[in-house]
Amino acid sequence: MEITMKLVTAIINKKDASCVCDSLTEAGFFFTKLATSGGFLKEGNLTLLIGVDDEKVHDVLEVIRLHCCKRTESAPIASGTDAGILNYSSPQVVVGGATVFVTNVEQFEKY
Ligand code: 2BA
Repeated sequence: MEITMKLVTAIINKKDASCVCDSLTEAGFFFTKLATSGGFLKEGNLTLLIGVDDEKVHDVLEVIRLHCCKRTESAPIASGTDAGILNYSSPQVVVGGATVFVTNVEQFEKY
């Protein structure tokens, strides 16, 4: 039988995480939450693993899109001078509400 499932891996801004999780549950989706953090800002975010039938991927993405929004945040950066003095600056970066990967699932089992 042909496998028709996808794994949606969604890295969600922690400010949007609660709404996204509640809405996914309300809509009947199964998912796993992983506490993660961004490599750049080093702030906590939430990564969701959502296994879903192909035809429901669009619905999952809609829930995520509905509850996530981009925000501007400061990225504290330290740089040294020739005199050995540390300078700190805080450039602004636009941080997504969600970064999403959709991948094919080769096999799915529950025991
Ligand atoms: P962070 O790695 O903490 O990145 C936060 C924001 O900082 C990013 O927002 C982006 O605006 C900026 N940024 C990240 N890396 C940068 C770099 N090397 N140079 C300049 N600016 C940089 P988003 O792109 O919306 O990403 C939000 C979070 O999603 C990231 O947190 C990371 O946890 C995850 N993420 C984003 N793209 C990813 C990817 N290609 N692979 C894996 N995780 C990703």
